[in-house]
Amino acid sequence: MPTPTSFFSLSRVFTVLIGQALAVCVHAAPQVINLTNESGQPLANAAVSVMVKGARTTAPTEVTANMAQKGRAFAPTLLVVQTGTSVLFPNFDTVRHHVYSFSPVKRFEIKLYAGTPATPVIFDKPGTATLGCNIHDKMLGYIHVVDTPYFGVTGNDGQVTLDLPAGEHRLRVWTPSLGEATPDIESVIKVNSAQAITVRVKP
Ligand SMILES: [Cu+2]
Repeated sequence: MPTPTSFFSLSRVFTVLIGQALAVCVHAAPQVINLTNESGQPLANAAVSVMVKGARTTAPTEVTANMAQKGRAFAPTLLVVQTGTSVLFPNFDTVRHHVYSFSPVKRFEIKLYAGTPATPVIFDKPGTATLGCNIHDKMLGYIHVVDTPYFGVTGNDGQVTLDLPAGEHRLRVWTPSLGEATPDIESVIKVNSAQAITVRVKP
């Protein structure tokens, strides 16, 4: 016989599962997107996000991501997360780091530490946080926060593949070269997954 408490948590689990099942039912299919700069060269290491009408704008509370420190550098240098994501900052180096951000999107500081700090940092506003380390001036990283579950980062070939529902959506692009205060560059794409989409990004 379930107690009222366990019944409540069980129904909560089911609500979450049903929510996830519905989210998957949007008939998303892998869509290849190629980004180029104005002169047609591949735009590498760019944050790509796609705004799909009706999609959940904030991440479920259990969603986490990692921004590691390896070889006295942030790994990855550009991390894209959905609004509401908890980010951990594991340190894989033998030296200690002191990670901080002064960006309006998220100001925080994790004082001189080794290993993985137990408390994640929650990124609850869209925009870009620039990361640094008090000990190693050359360490530079970015966390780009987007209001959509559809996002990725382009590879060296300027390509990213996202699972997208068919239809007309707004594509947003941001690269570290734009600087954190610059909003994403927006264009409209028509997704039908059978054909790759090429977008020329004009800053
Ligand atoms: Cu450091």
